Amino acid sequence: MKIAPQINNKQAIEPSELIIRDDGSIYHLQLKPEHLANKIIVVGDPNRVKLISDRFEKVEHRISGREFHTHTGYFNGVRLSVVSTGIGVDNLDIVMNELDAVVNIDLKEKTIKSEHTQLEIVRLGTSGSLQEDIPTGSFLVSEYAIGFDGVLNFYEKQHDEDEIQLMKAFHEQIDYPTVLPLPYLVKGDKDLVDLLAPGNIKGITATASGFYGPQGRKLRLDTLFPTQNESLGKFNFNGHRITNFEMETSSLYGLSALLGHKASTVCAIIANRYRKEFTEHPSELISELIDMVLERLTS
Ligand code: R1P
Ligand code: URA
Repeated sequence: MKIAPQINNKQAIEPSELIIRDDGSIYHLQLKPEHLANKIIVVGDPNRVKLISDRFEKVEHRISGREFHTHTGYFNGVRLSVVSTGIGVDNLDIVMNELDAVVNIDLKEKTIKSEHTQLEIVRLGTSGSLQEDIPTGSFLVSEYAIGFDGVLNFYEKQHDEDEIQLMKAFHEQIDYPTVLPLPYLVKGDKDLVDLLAPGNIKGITATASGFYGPQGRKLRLDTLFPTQNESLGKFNFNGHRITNFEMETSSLYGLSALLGHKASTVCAIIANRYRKEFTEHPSELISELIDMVLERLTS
């Protein structure tokens, strides 16, 4: 995915559009440039931030506002930030725009900096498998994400050829209800995907806008598209399969690409939706995933 060309970058952004707190920090994340490392791990659960920073040699900053908690410190001598996004792809619109603003906009002058800083972002999450052969306990790296959320549809963008081909195959193979937001497909950063992939599974991750109906879960309510998970699970284009459900990656990938950052997601598979199973050891699994990600990001 590519960004549409930008024209003017010297005009100050209006106070209602880029909101800065009295202490000079950005509105929701409450961060100033000195609080943030260029390598960032994003997680859904705010409690996971401490689980990760407890492994750091040193923690420099601990900042929180709402569900957005940030700890910045050092692991293996490398400066890292861990940021929680809370649950949901709509929050990634806030997180990505504000992380980018912290490094690429002068928060005092409110002008776009002439030199671009690129962030490296790894999402470390949990997820449900859609495939019989991807069991709970696996780690899955999202080579692509398909967004059923609609967030990225609000932005100007140009898709790459592989994204266009995969989306075309999706519409040929799946009769997706037109009343739902238009799905979009985006790829992760190749370098980060290649860093995380060895020994793990790669796939197309489905990003849903909710945990229950949007992921085909039925408690007391019927869903509009009851065959959704079966259809997604059967999709195959040149060996690319839709492997798992989670709730953040599509917008993380799309906005990172548009803003000139690198992003990749790796999730612990805690549920297998095909086999109707849930892992017995979610905490151990997440702990193992944290160790793997920290080592690979800093070696
Ligand atoms: C749902 O339980 C949450 O878990 C997954 C989903 O994406 C959603 O945020 O990720 P995290 O474990 O990172 O929160
Ligand atoms: N997170 C999700 O979004 N879905 C699952 O099934 C498990 C974790």
